[in-house]
Amino acid sequence: MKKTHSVTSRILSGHLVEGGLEPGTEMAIRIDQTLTQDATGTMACLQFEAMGAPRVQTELSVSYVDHNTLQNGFENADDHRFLRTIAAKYGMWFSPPGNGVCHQAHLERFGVPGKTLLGSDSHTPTGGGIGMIAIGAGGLDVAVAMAGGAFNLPAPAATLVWLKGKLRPWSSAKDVILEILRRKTVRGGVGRVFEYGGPGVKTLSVPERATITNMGAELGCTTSVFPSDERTLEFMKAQGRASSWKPLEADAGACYHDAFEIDLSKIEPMVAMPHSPDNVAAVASISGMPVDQVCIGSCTNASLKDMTTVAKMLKGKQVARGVDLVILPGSRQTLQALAESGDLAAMIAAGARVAECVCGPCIGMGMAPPSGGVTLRTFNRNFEGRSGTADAGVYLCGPETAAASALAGAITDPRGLGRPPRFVMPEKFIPGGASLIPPSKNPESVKIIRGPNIKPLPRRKAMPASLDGKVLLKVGDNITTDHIMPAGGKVLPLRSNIPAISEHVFAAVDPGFPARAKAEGGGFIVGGVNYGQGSSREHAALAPSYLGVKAVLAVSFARIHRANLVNFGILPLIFEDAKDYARIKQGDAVEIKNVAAQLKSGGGKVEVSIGAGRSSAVRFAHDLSPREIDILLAGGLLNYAGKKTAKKKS
Ligand code: MIC
Ligand code: SF4
Repeated sequence: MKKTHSVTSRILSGHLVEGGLEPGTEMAIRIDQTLTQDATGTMACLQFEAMGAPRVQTELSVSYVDHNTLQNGFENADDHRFLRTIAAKYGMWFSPPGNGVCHQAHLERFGVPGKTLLGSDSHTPTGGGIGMIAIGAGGLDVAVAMAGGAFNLPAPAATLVWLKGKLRPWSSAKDVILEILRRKTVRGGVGRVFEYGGPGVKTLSVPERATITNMGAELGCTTSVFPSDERTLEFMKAQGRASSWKPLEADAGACYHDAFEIDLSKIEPMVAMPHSPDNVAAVASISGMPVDQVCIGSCTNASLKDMTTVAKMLKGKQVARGVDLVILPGSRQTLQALAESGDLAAMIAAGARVAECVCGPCIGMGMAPPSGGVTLRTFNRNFEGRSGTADAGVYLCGPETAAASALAGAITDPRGLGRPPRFVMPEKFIPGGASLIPPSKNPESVKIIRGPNIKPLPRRKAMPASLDGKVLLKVGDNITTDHIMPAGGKVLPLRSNIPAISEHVFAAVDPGFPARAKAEGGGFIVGGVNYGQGSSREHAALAPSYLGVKAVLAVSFARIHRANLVNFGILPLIFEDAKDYARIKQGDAVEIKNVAAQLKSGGGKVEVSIGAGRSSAVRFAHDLSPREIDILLAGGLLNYAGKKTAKKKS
């Protein structure tokens, strides 16, 4: 009998290198395309270089510069030049600052249905909008894929999200994903792919689908994916890439692990309130709250449709006095189209600040809101302090709500504004890639240029027979990588300099952490549920590893961060009984004897001695595969890969 496939299982099984699709078991897949961005990409490129491959082995690898673009000093500029030269040498495309936010630019220029994409950024699943299995990972995993290695991950379960109906005027794709976050929470997608299907799919364009798959990252999903259909073809045709299109649909009777339904016609404008993307309510329920700032852009909501809608809403009107409206189109293609249509002029005349096509305020690179202020953003994350202002309240919404609120000076439900503007997808997009640089035709002649901001990669020693030390820090539930390794204008420029960036680990939680970790010769971190949610930044593992963190003992881990901990030699252990979390305090002594034997014993259990005289034994579980155990014992993935290559050579 012929096997029936979902979109997810069709792409995954077509790329399977090792393992199978049984959820939770380790699988390895072949990666067709990679995407890196500058904040994670310098490390990824240094790691790729350390692996010694002569050239990238993927079908396509693109290096984007979109995060670290303030250029307050030489640091960002050094990174950009390094990335440009290393891309030319090793066969990557290079997308310089101003060309666009990686996910939007990739969707427009390079996304291909049915392919796999691995990106060193957690919002890589944006590519699911065009029918790719697009997954976010740490830079080291992406470097391995660039060198031709497979990507290992726990096989995800597939959830069918059945869309029916059609969005009503003023409701948008952002409201759909906010409603899903309201229902499912930031943990609702852990270990799963959300695959969209049903008659509602065809009512959404590719950029709208991409808004939904983008914020699957906030659900904790491994990825999210839409089928590839006539609407996908329409988008690719308009991008001048129809020849790369292929249809991709789930077979009738395809099996899913579970399913739920969204009636698009019932979706109303929604908003996520501080400080979590799942703290969602209807806009109507908080309308009237005064706003200080409105930001429209980011990899979630900066498509031509989003921008045109906003421009048409602003046309002939004035932004409310005292409201700072910042607009960041997602790509040069979009910005150029807005300039040519006159929509840009409407934004400017209304009083908006039109900024570059970069991440900008989404990652705290400028435009921080005022103290205690309210900022309404079309972005995807509103974690405390991420905006650059510790006590600001960040609210997330769709572009229609954002523009209506900027005009009114207070949170406003756009449904009171009469008929919404109409947007017709252009038959042909302006390519807009004037600054995009293809790989060099003469790679031998390219010299890689490193400035003083690019420091060599720190290496970790193999894991000792036993681990001991103190609990350096105990934190609560849902700790984000922004808590562990903050971003923003001060810290981001240090991404290529691990000794310097390590001084900022846990800066907002406990500024004394780096000094204490060093004084104690390293130690342990205790965490609650979903430790390490949010970004893919491996610096949240690499910098603690540099400070000597030996293990993280948590109730549960977010997928990408757990993989990053393993890659950098930090042992992730899970409380067997979550109640034991309460028994441990900061400063407690910890010892894990015979780590290798305990990890390899097969039962998935580890005994840890904790407390005065290390007298009380607490049981932990681990879900590490034999490969991951070997990586940890070697002191991280780079050492492990090096050992394997040495073995092969001898
Ligand atoms: C983010 O949105 O948090 C980032 C900045 O894009 C990160 C990557 C990084 O920290 O460099 C992500 O989402 O992975
Ligand atoms: Fe950039 Fe923000 Fe998207 Fe991250 S979430 S890639 S910082 S726009």
